[in-house]
Amino acid sequence: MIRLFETHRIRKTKELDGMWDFAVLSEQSEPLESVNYMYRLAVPGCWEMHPDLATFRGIGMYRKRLETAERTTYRFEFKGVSHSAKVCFDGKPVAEHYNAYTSFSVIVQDVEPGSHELTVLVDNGFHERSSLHIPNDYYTYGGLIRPVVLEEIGKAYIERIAFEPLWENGVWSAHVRAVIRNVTEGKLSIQLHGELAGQQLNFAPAELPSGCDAGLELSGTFSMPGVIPWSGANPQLYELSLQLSAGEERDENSRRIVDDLIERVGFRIVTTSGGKIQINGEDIVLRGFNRHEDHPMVGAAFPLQLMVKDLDLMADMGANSVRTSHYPNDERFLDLCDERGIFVWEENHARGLSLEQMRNPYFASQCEQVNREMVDQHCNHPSIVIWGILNECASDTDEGRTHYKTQIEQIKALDSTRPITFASHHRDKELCFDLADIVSFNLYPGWYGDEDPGELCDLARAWADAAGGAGKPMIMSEFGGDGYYCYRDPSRVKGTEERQADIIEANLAAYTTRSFISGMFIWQFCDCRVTEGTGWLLSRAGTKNSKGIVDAYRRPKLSYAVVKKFFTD
Ligand code: ADA
Repeated sequence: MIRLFETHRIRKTKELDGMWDFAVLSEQSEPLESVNYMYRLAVPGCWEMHPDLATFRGIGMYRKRLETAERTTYRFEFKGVSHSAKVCFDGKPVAEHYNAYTSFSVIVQDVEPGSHELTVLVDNGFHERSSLHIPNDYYTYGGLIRPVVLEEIGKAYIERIAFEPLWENGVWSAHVRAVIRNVTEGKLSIQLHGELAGQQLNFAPAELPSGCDAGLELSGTFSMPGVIPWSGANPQLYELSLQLSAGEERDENSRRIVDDLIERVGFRIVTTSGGKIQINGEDIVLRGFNRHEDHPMVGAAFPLQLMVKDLDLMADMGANSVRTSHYPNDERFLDLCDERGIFVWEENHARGLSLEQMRNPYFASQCEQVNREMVDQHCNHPSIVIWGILNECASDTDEGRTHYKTQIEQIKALDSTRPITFASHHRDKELCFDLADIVSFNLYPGWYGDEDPGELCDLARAWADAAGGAGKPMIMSEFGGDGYYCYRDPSRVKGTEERQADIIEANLAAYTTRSFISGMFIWQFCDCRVTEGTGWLLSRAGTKNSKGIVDAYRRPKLSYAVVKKFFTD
């Protein structure tokens, strides 16, 4: 399942889930004919789930055969390949993509009837060309970790829709932008129609330039009196459907419906003022979890059932929000958050990069790409109320600051409707709070230090105020401690479930009683696998970050009841 709602009623789509051939490649340069496809692996899936490949890091090749009855144009959409992909169709390279957590697509024109071969070379290796996927306190799995979709395209297609709710003079309206692409050699006469909340959306006819690269953006603003706003308590969603008609250049009568695209949207605005965060003008306090998409049985390739399970557990504890640390999440998870009124801090992909790591020659362009794809692909989710960037990177240096500035400006230019933040652990050395809309602190009182959480967050407020964050909402974006599941001991020493519960209790008692705190995200929802290595970070017990309130299999630890007590109060 790709999304939780139908995205096309006209365009033909087919999910390419199932079993694919798979080969481990020893050399990237190996001739394709000699590839030995000795495995059959599930797609979506992580190759680590196969017993032979449990710790394999390197290059693998996936293969799928396709049968075509008629001459057609294919569009493939890969929802997530971890972490680098080179796609070939009938042996010919057609697409390349970096970063596991955003999708990419490719058009293959004039596919002849008969049998065809789709191959995807996947690399999850750590090397200089990968600036964001590095050995880290989470695991970079290998494989086609999110769904793959095959679509059949007519003369032209709607590439994407961007919806922006507007609230002016007590009336809602919708600003709708659509990007249209032409797959023919000639210009086309096009018209776009649509429907949203029972209202017709009509766009002026236009001429679409030839060639796939020359897309055309059509936009319109439509008044929407009477719509019900989206909120945490009442997450009202509406279907936004657009249909594209296309015909010969300058011949209106030749226009026929050739494509459609459906999105699901909600009417809400997010603001920050008076040191608080508002949804539709009402102050909110975010109570939630940092969550990695990780489970021992599926790796990062989450089926819907496990996403639902995670959100059910969070709801049971009384959470109203989730931070997608440290990368954009699967759209189905975001769809669930839309449906359940869960507020999301969606984060670009980066964790703990030092200045030296940020100097990787690919860093700036790879971040630019992830940011663009994250915003373009996820901007229609009403649940996303905050964009986050660069968790714990070198924002305490002038050089690091240039990257924070560039990225915040880039995201603002793509979407000015959501506040932006970043999680900092630099305390009074932070240099970028003036750039963000919300100031956020990762502090671990009771775990990495023995400070009192209340005193520490009062200090943090003062650090933020002195560093350009005065008047801005403040979030405690990470706090917690390890608790090894079933390690219980009356001594309450570090690592016991009891000690973890004590740490969570002390932190939540401090944050839930301070009115200047607009959000708190526990580190973390579930235990997760980490890269095996050396040094304190990569040699964690059991190759896991065990700060989950539930363990990797989602079994509650003692701290579960503590969280529930504070979050349901
Ligand atoms: C950091 C980081 C997390 C995790 C955490 C920890 O603040 O942002 O990804 O590594 O610390 O467990 O130490």
